[in-house]
Amino acid sequence: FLENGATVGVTCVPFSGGQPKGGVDDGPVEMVRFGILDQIQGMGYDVELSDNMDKYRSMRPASDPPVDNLKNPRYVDLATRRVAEQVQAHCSKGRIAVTLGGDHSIAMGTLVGSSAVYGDDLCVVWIDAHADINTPSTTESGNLHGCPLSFVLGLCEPSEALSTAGLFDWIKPCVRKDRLVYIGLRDVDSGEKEILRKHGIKAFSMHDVDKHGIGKVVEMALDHVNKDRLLPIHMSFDVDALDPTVAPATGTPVRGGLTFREGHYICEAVAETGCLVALDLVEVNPTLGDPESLRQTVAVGCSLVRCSLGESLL
Ligand code: B3U
Ligand code: MN
Ligand code: MN
Repeated sequence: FLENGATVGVTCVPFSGGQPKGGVDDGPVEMVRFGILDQIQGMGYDVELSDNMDKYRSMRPASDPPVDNLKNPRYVDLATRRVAEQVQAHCSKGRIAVTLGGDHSIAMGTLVGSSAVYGDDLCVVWIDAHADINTPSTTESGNLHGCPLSFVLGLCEPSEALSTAGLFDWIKPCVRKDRLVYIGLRDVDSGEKEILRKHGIKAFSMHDVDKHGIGKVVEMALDHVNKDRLLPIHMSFDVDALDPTVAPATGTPVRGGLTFREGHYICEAVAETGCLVALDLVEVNPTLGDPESLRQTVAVGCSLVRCSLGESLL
């Protein structure tokens, strides 16, 4: 899929409705200011930018009380639906869809969008400190950035309240459980552990990274979802997978994360497969921490995107 003359379809999603902290909506703004679009172009890609990213900010409904304990449900529904359309449009034209968040709830949209084009073949590589697989009934926080995978995998029990409100009914199960794999987990809720176990979902925690090394872990992860390296890959990269010393400006930092090189290695190895069709880079929050933390986190976010698109060290 990665070849010269390919086009990257970038969608900026200044959205923070999936969690309580403001500022993560400025993530894409800062990455663009840091030059990510020029950098992608400089690698030889054509860049197509989804239009009107300010629309996301103006989508917030005047009233948006919780449904089933889920916070900002209408806002998340509206925004992620738009993300899905934009990502689907890029993928259907054969572009690599790069989505810059925003909080991780936007992956409901990116995965609906990419899977609409690639169907059952789609492999999902989820890089995160968290499993983001809570259902509306297991989530304790009610933050939808902790839930996107349960929606796209079809793990949510039908909810009277959600369907009455007409929310998220457009999300059909669209990702196969055996085509999802995690790397970097270290803060998983007990309800989520049960879901992972019950459905046999493959996950490599930081313990596995310590035990086997990142090279082996990435190989095992790709072997699990994409043995012959022929299927399309959607990588969803939450910067909080990285250690907080590497990516401090993020909403829910967790100690003991991936090093700078481990994070980059994952992106390089995925690029090497030539199978990347979609990439999310989420949870960069430029308002958390001092200016140096901000610069460092935005810079690492941009460099992960470039590596995923095939930037080589030599
Ligand atoms: N699992 C917790 C915490 C969390 C998930 N994602 C982030 N934090 N960033 C939850 O709220 O669902
Ligand atoms: Mn996440
Ligand atoms: Mn996370």
